[in-house]
Amino acid sequence: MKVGVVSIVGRPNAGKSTLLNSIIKEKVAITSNKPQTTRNNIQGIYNDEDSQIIFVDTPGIHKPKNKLGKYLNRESYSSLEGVDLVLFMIDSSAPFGKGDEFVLDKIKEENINTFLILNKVDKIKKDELFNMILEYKDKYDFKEVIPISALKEKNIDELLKTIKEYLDEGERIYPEDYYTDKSIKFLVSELIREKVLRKTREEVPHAVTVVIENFEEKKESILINACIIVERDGIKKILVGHNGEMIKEIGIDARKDIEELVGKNVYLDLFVKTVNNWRDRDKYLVEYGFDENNFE
Ligand SMILES: Nc1nc2c(ncn2[C@@H]2O[C@H](COP(=O)(O)OP(=O)(O)OP(=O)(O)O)[C@@H](O)[C@H]2O)c(=O)[nH]1
Ligand SMILES: [Mg+2]
Repeated sequence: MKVGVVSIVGRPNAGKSTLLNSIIKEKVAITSNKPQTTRNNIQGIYNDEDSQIIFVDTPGIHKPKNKLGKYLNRESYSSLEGVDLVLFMIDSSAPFGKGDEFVLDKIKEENINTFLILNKVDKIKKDELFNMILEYKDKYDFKEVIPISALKEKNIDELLKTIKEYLDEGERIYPEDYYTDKSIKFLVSELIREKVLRKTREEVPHAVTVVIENFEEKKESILINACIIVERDGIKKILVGHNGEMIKEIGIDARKDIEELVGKNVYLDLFVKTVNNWRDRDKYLVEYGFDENNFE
């Protein structure tokens, strides 16, 4: 049996989380068209009869502009330690930029087998892809160059097959029915955050944090109280919306996804809270799962 850990890295918005979900066939990681959607390394565990592959989805690596950015990069870099293989993902519909260079420089520092994954090929023409492969292949000693569409699930089987060729024989690390290292509570808070990111525009910064304050499991239903923490009253106003319309929509969308996840009826109560200073916000962030020592 082939067993190994494979880290997916790339600049924000490349499609890393979309790939993880399409491999695992469950919604393990949230996705949005806004950069810096993912905040924590998330394991998705792929199982079949002859392999167990632990994929690690990571926050997009970028030139950090603030403390959160630094935290996100550190989280991603840590995913490179001790892995068997790295998937360096780029968005093939965008030109190779400083952002990709920045990630590649980091990969060069490590000495790990790396595949170049050209994602979003559904958005480009065949000859463009061909030129792109020529352009990229000399940038580093990539073990393989694989074009895919994570969204349209194109070439994913080929990718899995090739990955297996690079992994060692071993025993399963997790039980066969495990598909993520994250708790249900974490997944729930992420689904809510996803709806916030998807429903709002750029004016709502990425520093929105969701904390599950109460999670009460009954026989046929689950009662959830969740708090969306923001830094300014202005943001709170946007999230609540006119007559509470926005928060209602976020709640309806999130509830649908959560019900699918838990397979029970869900009663979701959302409220928005402004936290004005860093100390208070950090308290929530730590509770939410950020590592206190890393978030300076
Ligand atoms: N057309 C197309 N869009 C894609 C593809 N893969 C991902 N996307 C879209 O690209 C956007 C970003 O996808 P994510 O999976 O959130 O990207 P990410 O790399 O995880 O981003 P961060 O977590 O911010 O680093 C979303 O709107 C996806 O639907 C693809 O193969 N084709
Ligand atoms: Mg992501």
